[in-house]
Amino acid sequence: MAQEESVIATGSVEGEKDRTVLETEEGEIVEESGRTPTTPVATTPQHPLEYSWTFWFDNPQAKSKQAAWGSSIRPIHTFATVEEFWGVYNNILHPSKLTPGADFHCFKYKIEPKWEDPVCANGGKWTISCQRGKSDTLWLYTLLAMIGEQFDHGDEICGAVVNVRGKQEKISIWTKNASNEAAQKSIGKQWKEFLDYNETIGFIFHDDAKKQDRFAKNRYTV
Ligand code: MGP
Repeated sequence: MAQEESVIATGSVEGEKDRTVLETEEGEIVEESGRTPTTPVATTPQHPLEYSWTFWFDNPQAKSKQAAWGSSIRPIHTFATVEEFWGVYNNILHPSKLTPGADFHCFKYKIEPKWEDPVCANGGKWTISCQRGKSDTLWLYTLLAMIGEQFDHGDEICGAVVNVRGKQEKISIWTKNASNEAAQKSIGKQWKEFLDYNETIGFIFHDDAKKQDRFAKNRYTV
């Protein structure tokens, strides 16, 4: 049987190990194996993020078999500190290494990367695109700007997704209140600055995408 497409590059995720140690109650230090260690484990101070975030993955093989859109999107890992972020990021495949058809998301904890999620329902998305294999740095800078609270309207952001396709890769930032034009435009402009991206980008309301699918038009451009 063909092995399912995965986003995990290696067998272990460092952030997971840190979390295991830190979440042990009453000061007891227990190794991953559950044994009490013979030498003390140094717990490095962690740098908490403003929000917790979840990486989600939708792989092309599962997608092609699904009955309804979205039923194969899976949460991969939730992180709440800078260290946990790098622990995950350094152990996952980056967009250029993913199979065409894959979608990889990073959304605020408890927000699902779907139009149907109540927080996303009245929102929309800004999208940039680039050639196949060229989005790794843009994706990383998008993640760092988002989780590092670089946007003036960061509370408006639900998350970001990278869609890996045959000829191109697209990155979108999803927001909550599409009708708040000033906030959306501020996010779009700042995003372009952070990425040093000079092309015009467009903002589509999810509501338009639901009704008009691929024919939905940009409501804002920056
Ligand atoms: P896509 O994968 O976001 O766009 O949406 P892309 O990359 O242009 O298209 P692809 O065919 O190359 O994957 C593709 C289609 O999936 C949309 O036209 C919708 O029919 C469906 N779809 C996408 N999203 C994000 C949603 C969603 O959140 N909810 C539902 N119900 N359908 C969605």
